[in-house]
Amino acid sequence: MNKKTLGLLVMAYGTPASLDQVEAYYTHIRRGNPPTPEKLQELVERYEAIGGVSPLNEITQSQVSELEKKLNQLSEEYTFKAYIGMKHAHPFIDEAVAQMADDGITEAVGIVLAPHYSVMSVGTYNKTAMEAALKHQIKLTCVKSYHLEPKFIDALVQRVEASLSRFETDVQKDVNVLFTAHSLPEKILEMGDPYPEQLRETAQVVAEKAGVANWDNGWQSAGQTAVPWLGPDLLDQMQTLRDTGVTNLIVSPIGFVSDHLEVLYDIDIEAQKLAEELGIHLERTSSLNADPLFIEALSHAVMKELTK
Ligand code: FEC
Repeated sequence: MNKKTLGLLVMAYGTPASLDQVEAYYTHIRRGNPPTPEKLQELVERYEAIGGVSPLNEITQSQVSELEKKLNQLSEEYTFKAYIGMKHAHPFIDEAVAQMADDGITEAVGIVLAPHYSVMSVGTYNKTAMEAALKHQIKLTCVKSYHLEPKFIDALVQRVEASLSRFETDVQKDVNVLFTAHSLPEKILEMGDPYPEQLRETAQVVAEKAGVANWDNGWQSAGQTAVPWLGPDLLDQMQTLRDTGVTNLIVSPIGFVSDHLEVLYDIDIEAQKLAEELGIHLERTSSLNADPLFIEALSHAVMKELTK
């Protein structure tokens, strides 16, 4: 049977390719408002602390090529042709969609490399993609969320279990787990946004399957703006847990799927430093990156979207 070619638009956050691109990247995140020199310097220093560049681009590339490969193995109906569209770096989402149109693609499916839906995160990726698709007359459908995809859950459970095994056997049952995600402005709550609930659901299933009794959700990496952000913040939660006698802690950043600045700096450097000061043994679960289980979860979410 002749397979139909389908565009596969994989959307990701994006990262500056080098330190001299941090200013343009930060300005884009701030919707065109350049950061102050102090804020820019702070961000540059965070990139320097993780080695100068984030591994995010490389990881995104490998996730996308593995996903394209997996879908082409699975599908009897389509040949998938993958395109990467970034939120804050080239190729931007609209550039990727324009490229699809240039390549003669007329139908496509989109997925964001973020499992939990918020109107302020996945919602904005999908909106940008849908607008660009409309402009180029491409029929596009986008996955909204995949926070309970069984293989995604399995991959997270494996990681919590691996982190637990790094504690002495006699304390393992008392280890606390904080399942973190990027904070967002609190105003999403008034909009009935599903983001906090979906994160709660992922955390609950993973905790149950990994046999973790002491767990909670947590928020990290909040922006420094005047509006209130979802809390409590990871660093405050660590302080509170220590005050109640907790000294063994796993941080599992379930809202992220790759190693990048918010994991390598905010958890591995900033939270680890606080853990040391507080006398807490802190382990961070490894990121999903291109784990075949995660790629299977993504491919299942895409196939499901196509049979809707
Ligand atoms: O490794 C890297 O270079 C990039 C890491 C990176 C990821 C990421 C994911 C998310 N963000 C989300 C929301 C916001 C909101 C603001 C915001 C700001 C930043 C800044 C940097 C940054 N984010 Fe990001 N985010 C990453 C990096 N993010 C750098 C600017 C400095 C700072 O505030 O720390 C605030 C915007 C504003 O000022 O108005 C909101 C969400 C995610 C997870 C979902 C996704 O991946 O899309 C939500 C990775």
